[in-house]
Amino acid sequence: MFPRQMLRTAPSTVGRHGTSELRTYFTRNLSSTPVSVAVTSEELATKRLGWHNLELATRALHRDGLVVLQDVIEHPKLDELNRVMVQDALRLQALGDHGPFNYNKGNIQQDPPMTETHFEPSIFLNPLATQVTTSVLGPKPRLAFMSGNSALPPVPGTMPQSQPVHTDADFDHPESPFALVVNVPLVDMGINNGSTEVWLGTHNVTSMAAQEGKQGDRASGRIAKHLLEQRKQERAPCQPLVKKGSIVIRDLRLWHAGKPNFSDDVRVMLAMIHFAPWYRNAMTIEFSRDLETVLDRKGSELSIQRKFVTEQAILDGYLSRGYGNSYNFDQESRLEHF
Ligand SMILES: O=C(O)CCC(=O)C(=O)O
Ligand SMILES: [Fe+2]
Repeated sequence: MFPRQMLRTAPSTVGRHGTSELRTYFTRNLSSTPVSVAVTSEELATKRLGWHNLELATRALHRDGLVVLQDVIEHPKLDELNRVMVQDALRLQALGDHGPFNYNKGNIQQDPPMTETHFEPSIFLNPLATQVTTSVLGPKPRLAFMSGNSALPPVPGTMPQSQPVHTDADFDHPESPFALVVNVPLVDMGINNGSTEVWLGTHNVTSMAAQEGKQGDRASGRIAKHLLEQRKQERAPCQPLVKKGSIVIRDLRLWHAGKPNFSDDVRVMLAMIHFAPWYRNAMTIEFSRDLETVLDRKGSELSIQRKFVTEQAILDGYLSRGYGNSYNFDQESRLEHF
């Protein structure tokens, strides 16, 4: 048994209702598969979702902690970046024990190069993604993190491994939406090449008490096994099929796991984090100086926490940034007694 507050499910008894009845009431008919918003050609052309699709995306994020915006980025733009990042991934994989892997060597933290040649605004500053994150977080979300997770094909002689189910919010976090991860897979993503396993709805019921491993450990944020067993009965996890060109927006608190890539090709998935304007995260992103104009023009709906350096400094440094715990998603001067 474990204390009730570990997993904030419905109260165990209220009036004449028993536990299971209440639980069924709160989770009834909720699918394990994410809501996928069919963005219309008009919305794509105007770079604005209409009220209907904005409602769908906003409500899905509140209820499920995840939503997919279907096929909103042009494929040739993804292909171009994928070509570069796949080569980089193989260089990082070759670092072995010294590489920037997260939990196991089949999954690495990988930054894209923030130089003018490789900067595509529809990928890194997608206006539809920003419209949705703004709807949930408030005006001018802070863009403070731009990286990626790459699922690597198995090395001969090694067993394909899953990451432990975890949350990326491995610290005492707010109980309201405060950070959304904007994931852009550069290829189709499914069970075969390691589509991320997601546990819909867990962002609303989780807390530090559900986690094992300390912040700063390589394997922090792991969810306790007995809670996974319990949650599975209420709403099972899923590895969704996400078509290339789509964007996945995920609440930072959501339970998830990187899965093995059984294919022959690296699966790169970019990860940008939008923090609520009130959430005082202190990270900055390094950009090449010649991106200043495009960031000002195409990123005007975001508050980009940025630092400009020379293009050469980006090229010299972007593949040596470390793994997940090199980044701090917590906030400064937080409220102590809430
Ligand atoms: O690559 C993935 O699918 C997920 C990776 C992940 O969740 C992590 O490294 O924290
Ligand atoms: Fe993660």
